[in-house]
Amino acid sequence: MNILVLGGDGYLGWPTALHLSALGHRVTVADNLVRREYDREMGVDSLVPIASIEDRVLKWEQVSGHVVDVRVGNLTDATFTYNIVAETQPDAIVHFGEQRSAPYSMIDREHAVYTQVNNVVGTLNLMYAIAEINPDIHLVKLGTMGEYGYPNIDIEEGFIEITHKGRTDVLPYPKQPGSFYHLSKVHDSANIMFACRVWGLRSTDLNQGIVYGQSTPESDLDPVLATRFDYDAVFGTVLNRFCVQAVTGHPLTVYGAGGQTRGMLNIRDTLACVTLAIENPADQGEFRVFNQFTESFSVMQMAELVQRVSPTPVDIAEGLANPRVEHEEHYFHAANTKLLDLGLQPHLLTEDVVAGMLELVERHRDRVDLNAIAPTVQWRKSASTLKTASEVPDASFLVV
Ligand code: NAD
Ligand code: USQ
Repeated sequence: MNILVLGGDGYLGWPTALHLSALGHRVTVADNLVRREYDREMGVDSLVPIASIEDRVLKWEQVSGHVVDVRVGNLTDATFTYNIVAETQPDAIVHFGEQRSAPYSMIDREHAVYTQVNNVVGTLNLMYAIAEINPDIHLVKLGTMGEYGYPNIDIEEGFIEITHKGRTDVLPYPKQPGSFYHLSKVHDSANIMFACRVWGLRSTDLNQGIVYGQSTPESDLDPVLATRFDYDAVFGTVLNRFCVQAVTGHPLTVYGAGGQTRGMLNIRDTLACVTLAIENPADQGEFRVFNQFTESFSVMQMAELVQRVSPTPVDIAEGLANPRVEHEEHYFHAANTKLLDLGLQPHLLTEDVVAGMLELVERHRDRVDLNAIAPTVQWRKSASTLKTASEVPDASFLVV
């Protein structure tokens, strides 16, 4: 198939592009490289060094013999978005190309507005490009489990049957997102569902849980092919952060009571899920939702797992105030059978997997900046002052 990977320079987009290319698909990646700008803005860097997009694709061609085409541009620029869809004529588009950090979206007004405009407008431009150029293209869109929030009932895959005053209907599952980032995903989902209904587009919304790990079969072939690994308080996700903290002797930063329970998945399963979605496309006019996670853990369970596996002693921080506004003890039971029914074989979070992550961190421990660990963004305030943010030489991408 001919596949366009949007956000193909990012943590998940790059290894997914390699994986699809290795499977023999013709792959083009598009990205405005803004993720590298956020690093400069926050004064942080990926734990694992990452090569430029030009060096990445050159190395991939040398290693695999496959060519991955690259287009650098911004999805909020409608001309760019229309041109890449028209020129590459894809069968499927995988859309990873959004600002994906909840803390980043909660820094202040500027970052909230940037996040929502970047994500919602980019996706709107893409929907219009598909509708006007080729409505047969299958849009595989990365959403998030956090769209649902944490209700005191089971979470279904996108829709729920409700009986109200004697009448029954199947309706979109209620959404209670926990950040302006998560809200942007809710807005995207509503927009795409509407486009499927009125224009007959076909789309799969992958409500993904939190991804951990950095190793994939293709990105492991050469250090130039490595994907990023974030551990800082704004972009680092919880398990990746705990592994860096364990190796560097920092107490594990469990926020609040630690009973926050989340759907989790190995980065290898992201690649597998996206591939399954592409190879089993939605029908014309169908908006389908898959919950993309393989296991669930509370934050405290993850901290205790890392503590158990670490070869060196690890403390868990006690009584760390939660910078977020979220339930710290709650019910969590979410359906995730649709991808399993398509054949997903999960890579589970075993002690060996955690040991592998700790080894990865150990190899790069000289790159860890301990100043990047403590949480800096406070949900309760409408503006948090970040030490690094004031030092930004040029964050013009934020102006919308
Ligand atoms: P990432 O920030 O590493 O990658 C996103 C990429 O999109 C970056 O390379 C960035 O430069 C690019 N991008 C952003 N805005 C763009 C724009 N306007 N035009 C062109 N390119 C743009 O993020 P990731 O962790 O790889 O996440 C990818 C997707 O998966 C996101 O949509 C995210 O919301 C979703 N997701 C991620 C996780 C996770 O744990 N990482 C979990 C659930 C869902
Ligand atoms: N947490 C801690 N300590 C830390 C970091 C996080 O206790 O040092 C807690 C948070 O309070 C939260 C949970 O761990 O309860 C998860 O936080 P996270 O930063 O790992 O994940 P989150 O902000 O939810 O965002 C990540 C990705 C996002 C994706 C989402 C999937 O950055 O792109 O959409 O996971 S989900 O959580 O299922 O919505």
